[in-house]
Amino acid sequence: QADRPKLYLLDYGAGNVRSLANSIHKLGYDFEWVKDASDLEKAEKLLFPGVGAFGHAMTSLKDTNLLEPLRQYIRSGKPYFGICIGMQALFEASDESPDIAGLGIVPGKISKFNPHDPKAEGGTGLKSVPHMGWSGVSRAWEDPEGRKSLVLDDEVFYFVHSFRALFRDSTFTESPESNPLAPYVHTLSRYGSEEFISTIRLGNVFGTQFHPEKSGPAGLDLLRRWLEASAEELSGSVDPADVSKLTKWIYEQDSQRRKRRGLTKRIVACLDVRSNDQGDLVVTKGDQYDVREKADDEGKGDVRNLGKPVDLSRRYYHESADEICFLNITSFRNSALQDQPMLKVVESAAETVFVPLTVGGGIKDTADPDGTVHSALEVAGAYFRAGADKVSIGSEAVIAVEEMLEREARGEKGMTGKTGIEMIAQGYGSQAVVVSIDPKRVYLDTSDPDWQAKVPTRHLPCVVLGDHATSSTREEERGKAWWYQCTIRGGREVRDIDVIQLAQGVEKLGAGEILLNSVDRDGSGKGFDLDLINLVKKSVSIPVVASSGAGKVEHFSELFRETGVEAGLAAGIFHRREVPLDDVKAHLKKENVPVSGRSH
Ligand code: 1PR
Repeated sequence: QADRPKLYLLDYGAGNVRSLANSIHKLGYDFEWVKDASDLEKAEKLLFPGVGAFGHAMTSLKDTNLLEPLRQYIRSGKPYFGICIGMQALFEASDESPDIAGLGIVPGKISKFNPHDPKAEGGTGLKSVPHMGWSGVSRAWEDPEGRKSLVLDDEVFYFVHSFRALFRDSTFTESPESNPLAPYVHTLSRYGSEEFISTIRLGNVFGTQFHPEKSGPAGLDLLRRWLEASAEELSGSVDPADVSKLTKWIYEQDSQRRKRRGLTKRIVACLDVRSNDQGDLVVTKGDQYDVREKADDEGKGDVRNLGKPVDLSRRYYHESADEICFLNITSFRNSALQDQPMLKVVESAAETVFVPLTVGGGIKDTADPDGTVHSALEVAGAYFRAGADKVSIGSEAVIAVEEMLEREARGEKGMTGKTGIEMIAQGYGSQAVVVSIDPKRVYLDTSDPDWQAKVPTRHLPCVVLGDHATSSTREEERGKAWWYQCTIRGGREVRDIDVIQLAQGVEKLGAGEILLNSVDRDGSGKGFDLDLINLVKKSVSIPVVASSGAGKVEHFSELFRETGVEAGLAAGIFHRREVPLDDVKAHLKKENVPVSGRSH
């Protein structure tokens, strides 16, 4: 280590930087955290893993007196690697925080993805924002000096962002033949009809919009290439006379880039975690949320034990899961944050699992035995520091939306800024807040002429499926009518709120993704509830992860063919090795569904 350049990491406490630290250690490198400006003078290589929002990043740098020293570091020519916001911060400004200036190293401005997109899937003309998942990248131009690319063309990486840098930035329309961004554009990627900059590189400056520390082996390889490269290899400049040549090159390669992979469909492995009767933390799996074996003579079956949480998460990482989700399914029994065993699970998993981790269950205000109260924001923060990328909120989300609707019905302002969803989205970004929904079908007696009037909702007419249900409705359900009622406490308590009211309500509060379960299909192996999934997907513009009921590989192709969801989740078939995760990916590839296709 002694002769290696001194590596520093810049963290301003906005999210999960543990994964990056773990990746660097995994690659056999040491680093120091930047504590003050003097560290930036000592640093010989610098990594800035920006998480959260642009404005928060810039003000945090300013408040800690690091803004100017950081600019000086970058201008000194020493290697800099910015990740996500760490890349966006290099630009002059961002629409995310219009009044706050960026570092101004790279010309141009960051702006938001346009959800209105003729190329959006499902024919709705709307694509989900944030852009979340694995996507390909395409090299913008070949280095005239023959320097090796840091990013390889055929790899896919994990992105999660709502704002992006465009090469065809309107700022530069006056000089389209000589775009000042051209020398910086290392790779471009596509989301719907929009092409955005996925990596920038000029001289010592390198930045990725995606998260290499969450991109499995491809991300680790990229980090290794940057860590191994000498300062000389990471330097170089472009002759200003070449800018128009590079601009032309980038335009000419447009049709080649279109052939490359865009956003792929994600396959998520879910681990329902709880302690069994012996007190061991185990991965369990229910049928319609009942996780116990059939009752014995004493009337109570054992909690099903399908393995250890960390071991299983490692297995799924190696089987190329795109994401892993841990759900603490007994959270309603109020475990104190100070001895929350899920924190340890996440910490251990994050040491060797380099794909996004979601943690759900118990993300709410909690109290320690000594009475110390922790807000949902603090609980979420503890999970992010442990290595989680997203938290998933269940029961509390239902309560928050019910209360919001009640306030709105009274003519008051619905949003208070005080719910867990709002506070976590504000502090860590919407992309870090998932809402897990547990709906149940409620069948209606259509022989009663007044059946439609009897649908029980307090707030709005709820959605009733039936004869007009989609083609996916199974034969035995034709002619029936039902609505989807939300539940809390792991399906134990039904609430007087419909799934669409909940989905739209949590989007309004700031959730960045929906994890859509089905109490009826859970553990059934009958396939996903496509009616439910289409209903929810069409009513929100944030990504939806479809869950519950997967029993064979064809259920995943059916899911992606018949709905526009971004991800499919399964538990039982993976745990019991009935259907390996790799087989799901291979099947989807055969069916021309874009998937990440990593292998380890
Ligand atoms: O309410 O914020 O504390 O969150 C509790 C979380 O725990 C929620 O996300 C809720 O869905 C989950 N949960 C609570 N009880 C259970 C249970 O099973 N008894 N599990 C439970 C939810 C559904 C999925 C499952 C899929 C796929 N289980 O997690 O993984 O249905 O299964 P399959 O592929 O085998 O069909 P809060």
